Amino acid sequence: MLGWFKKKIGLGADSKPEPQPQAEVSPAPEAALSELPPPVPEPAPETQAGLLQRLKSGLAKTRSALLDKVDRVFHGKKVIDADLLDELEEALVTSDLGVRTVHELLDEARAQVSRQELADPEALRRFLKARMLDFLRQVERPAELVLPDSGPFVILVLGVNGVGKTTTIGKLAHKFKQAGNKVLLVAADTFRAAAIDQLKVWGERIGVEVSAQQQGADPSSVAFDALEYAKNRNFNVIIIDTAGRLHTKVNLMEELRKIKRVIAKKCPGAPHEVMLVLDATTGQNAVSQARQFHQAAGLTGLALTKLDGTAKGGIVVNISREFNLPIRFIGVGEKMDDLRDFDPAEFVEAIFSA
Ligand SMILES: Nc1nc2c(ncn2[C@@H]2O[C@H](COP(=O)(O)OP(=O)(O)O)[C@@H](O)[C@H]2O)c(=O)[nH]1
Ligand SMILES: [Mg+2]
Repeated sequence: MLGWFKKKIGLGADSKPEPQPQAEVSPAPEAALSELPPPVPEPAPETQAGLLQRLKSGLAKTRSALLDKVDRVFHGKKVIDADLLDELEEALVTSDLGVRTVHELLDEARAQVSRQELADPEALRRFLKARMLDFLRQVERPAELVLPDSGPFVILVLGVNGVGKTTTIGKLAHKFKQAGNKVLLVAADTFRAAAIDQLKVWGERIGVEVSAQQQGADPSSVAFDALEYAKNRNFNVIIIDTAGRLHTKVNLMEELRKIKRVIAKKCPGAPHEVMLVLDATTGQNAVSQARQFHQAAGLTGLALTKLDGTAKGGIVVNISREFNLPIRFIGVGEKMDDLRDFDPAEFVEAIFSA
């Protein structure tokens, strides 16, 4: 399963090369880092059961945090009473689902109990799971991503330091490449040399080109030059990495807005996706980051990382409810293949089934 981008990126659509004009800007010296290696054979597609199993193991901490609590509340209970509902509410509030969501859940549960619609604790448990799925599905999806009629699909990736931007970009580029796309990575996080090198390492690992300049270069110029370089080279996908110094710093937000403007000027309609990467282990902090970046840069989608290392996976529900933004991907590990398309049903199944 290759997810949304397969349908929308127009795999196999032949983009006819236009006559080559004189390049206005020469590519960055490091731009043509690596020749594309011979195509790697496609790995056998993972079975649905295999995918779910891997998702489950990635979400094991969240699952045990949530389910253990819920199980403890339900243990030995034969009937639903006020105590059970109160204990359940308390257990869920500490699970990062968000207070608002938990209150709504429990209000509904209480109403259903009073209408005698929930026969026993097992029915309450099923209700919980079903509502959680509803919540995730209710997120009003913004209009479908519309592919540019011509030219590459440009993704601008934002997020504070250490959330997993570069790693997510590497994984994402790998997915795109596996799906047959020609991908260019752009090192517009010029703040630290190590950040540029890290992207180059990912580029080499997965066999895609990286457009980079020296440390301290203006990120907007890096983006501009990369788009110029990409012109007439038939890239389908361009993913731009950015710096993530504290989101509370006004200058970072200014810088991001400028990068966006420059991209739009160079490539009308781009960036087609402004994706914020959030670290799930930070819990509620992720929610406030999303709010600030959304205000500053107009996000179109979210990626949630490190769901494998945290019991705070409930934050996915919280964020879905808080923002009118789709969660496109979740990261459940550090390896190349540890990025999954976010699928509410799969997610709830992974959390709620033993
Ligand atoms: N366990 C786990 N670690 C991750 C995931 N995504 C990123 N990381 C790790 O988080 C750290 C920071 O990632 P990096 O991509 O450098 O973050 P950036 O500063 O936002 O670019 C690295 O050690 C990554 O390996 C994930 O989904 N799961
Ligand atoms: Mg980085």
